[in-house]
Amino acid sequence: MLKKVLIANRGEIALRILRACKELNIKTVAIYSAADRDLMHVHLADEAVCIGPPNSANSYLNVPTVISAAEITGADAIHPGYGFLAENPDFVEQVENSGFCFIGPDHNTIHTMGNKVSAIKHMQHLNIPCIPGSNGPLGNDEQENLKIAEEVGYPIIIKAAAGGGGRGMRVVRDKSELINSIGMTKTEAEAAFGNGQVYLEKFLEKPRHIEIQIFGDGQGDAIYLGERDCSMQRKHQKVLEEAPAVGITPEQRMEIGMLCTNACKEMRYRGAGTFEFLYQNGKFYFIEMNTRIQVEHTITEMVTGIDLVKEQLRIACGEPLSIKQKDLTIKGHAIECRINAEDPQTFMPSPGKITTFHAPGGPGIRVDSHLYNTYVVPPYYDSMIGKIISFGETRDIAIKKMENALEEIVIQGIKTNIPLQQTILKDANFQKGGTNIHYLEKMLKELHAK
Ligand code: MV4
Repeated sequence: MLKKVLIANRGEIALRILRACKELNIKTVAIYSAADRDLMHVHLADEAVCIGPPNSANSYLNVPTVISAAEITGADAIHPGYGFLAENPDFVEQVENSGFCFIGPDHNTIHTMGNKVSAIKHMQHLNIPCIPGSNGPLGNDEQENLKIAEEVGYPIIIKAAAGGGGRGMRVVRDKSELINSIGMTKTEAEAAFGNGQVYLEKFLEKPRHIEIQIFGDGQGDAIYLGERDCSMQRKHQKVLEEAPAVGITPEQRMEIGMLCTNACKEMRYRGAGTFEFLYQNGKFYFIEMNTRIQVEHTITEMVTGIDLVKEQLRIACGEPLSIKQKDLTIKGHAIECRINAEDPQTFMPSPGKITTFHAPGGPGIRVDSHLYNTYVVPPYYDSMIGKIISFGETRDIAIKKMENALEEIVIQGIKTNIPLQQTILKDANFQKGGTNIHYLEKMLKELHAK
């Protein structure tokens, strides 16, 4: 087993990783910026190293500094959490070359999945259903590009190969706009990512975002842990997630789950991973693979009973998967509400001092947050300050428990998106289930008009 893990992250996920390490008797090293001295996990870690100023470019994103901190403290592994350096293949390669265990896949896998064109190419090869499209980067031949788009059929979407998570995309509804749109997307992609490669796909108008959690042991064994519906989002930021996804049958779950599992076995995938799909008219279409633990891993933990972060730590040091597919069942329903320090109307960040904090509780309520009374939310980072997770035998019960929890919770001193979450929970279409990726923005527009 690992002896000492450096936690290369902050906030709730750093605390989540610390808790998992402590359960496994692994020593912990916290690294923190000058703005984060008072983070909960910094106080609880065995050792803590300040790695630089508040701005993340010079602290949490500074590769040599993070690796130096691991060297100085004698850590044997680095857990990247999500965001920051978690999916940076150059960082991971340097971690490997410095002799540390990276808690995640190897840098080649991360590199392959980071380029969406190469990720899709891999997935097609591995029998994962993809969206009809250019099957590769677009060249400079205008007639050829017009022909590809014509064959795929309008509307189409142009995407940057180096993009992902909603950055660098453009929808084209008429052939008269195609050449111009390709040019603009290329220019933007070159400026934003230093890589102008773009590809095109059929544009799906009203899909849901459903993702499959997988785990691989890096030796050719893999399992799937069911799906999550992450369609409730605004500007590519997930707001509320749930597991399982409404309307997905056990047969569908097994079919797409097995496809993902077999792909992971084939590529000898190591660690936690997520296959992101668009789901429309009963069919799954692969869009991206995430090679990290995700924010919403919690709901999968609730419906499977498996601690995914402990599983990451065990697999990283070469242990086999602790669960077999046949022993894994999906039970009950879980919902996660992300709590953000932001104005619920304008979505402007709302950093500042927490003057009162009271956590909700009771059976089936979990709080993953680093918040405490008097904690100051700094203005430098993502505004997510925690997650409330509800778990019940049925979806209706999970919704009811979440509504109770959001009435119980007290966060004073800053604004939060709790009123927004309450609006979603009492929305009739949300309660029915199965809303698509555009639903929340449409709902907000209609609320605004009233
Ligand atoms: C799409 C799509 C419709 N058709 N691809 C946005 C983020 C990136 N991961 C992929 N995205 C989309 N790709 C085709 N062919 C619609 C989106 C999309 C989206 C996807 C998932 C979650 C939220 C979204 C919001 C807007 C657009």
